[in-house]
Amino acid sequence: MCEKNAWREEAKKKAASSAVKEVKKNFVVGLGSGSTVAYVIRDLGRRNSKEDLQISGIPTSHQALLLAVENRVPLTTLNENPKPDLMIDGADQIDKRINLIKGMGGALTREKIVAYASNKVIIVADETKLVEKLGVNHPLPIELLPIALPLVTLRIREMGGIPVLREAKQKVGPVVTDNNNFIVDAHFGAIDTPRELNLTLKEIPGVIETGLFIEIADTAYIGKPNTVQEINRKR
Ligand code: A5P
Repeated sequence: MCEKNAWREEAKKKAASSAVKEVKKNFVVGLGSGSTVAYVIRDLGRRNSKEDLQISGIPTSHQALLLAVENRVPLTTLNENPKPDLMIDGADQIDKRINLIKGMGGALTREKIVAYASNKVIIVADETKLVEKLGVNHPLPIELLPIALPLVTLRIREMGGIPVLREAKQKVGPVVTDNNNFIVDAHFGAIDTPRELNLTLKEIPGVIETGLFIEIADTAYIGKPNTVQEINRKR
């Protein structure tokens, strides 16, 4: 790993371990996706075997599922546990009120479902994810049914955004999500009214979900070079 980014990995690890400390015996934990949550899942596996916590996890992606299996975190589903005790997830942008842009890992829909269902949602990230305003220099991921691509891209342009179909890296053509859908990364610039934008996008037929997570997260642990900052949402 290059020296320049070493502090970020440490920061992610520390944020992850702060979140994992909130897990108690018999907890059902929603497992988000991304490189910061990977540290969470490893920590959970360690604690589960050391302290006989008897937790179980609900994965939000194939990545989370495989990591959970590898780290011996027992799995469950929303069918068996419709109200998880806790969800721990990463984010791509985080504002002061812990509103989020998520979905750069393509798992936004399952992440939003499990987060909504959970009693408490904790976000883990390094401080590069903190922003004054969502959307600045960052696209908004939108998951959609493939058949709706022409309609959704047209509508985003009419709304003043620039839609970019997410392309796969080691396969020709678009990224196909764990739900067999496409992702459009929509560049809107600064998002002044995230709740309204989320609702407007969700009115387009074929849009499955957007990466705007508004008033969903309760707490964020933000890893910094020497400390972890805790942010709690004001209600
Ligand atoms: C997954 O779809 C995203 O919502 C992730 O939570 C996000 O990309 C965070 O990933 P990192 O922890 O790797 O930055």
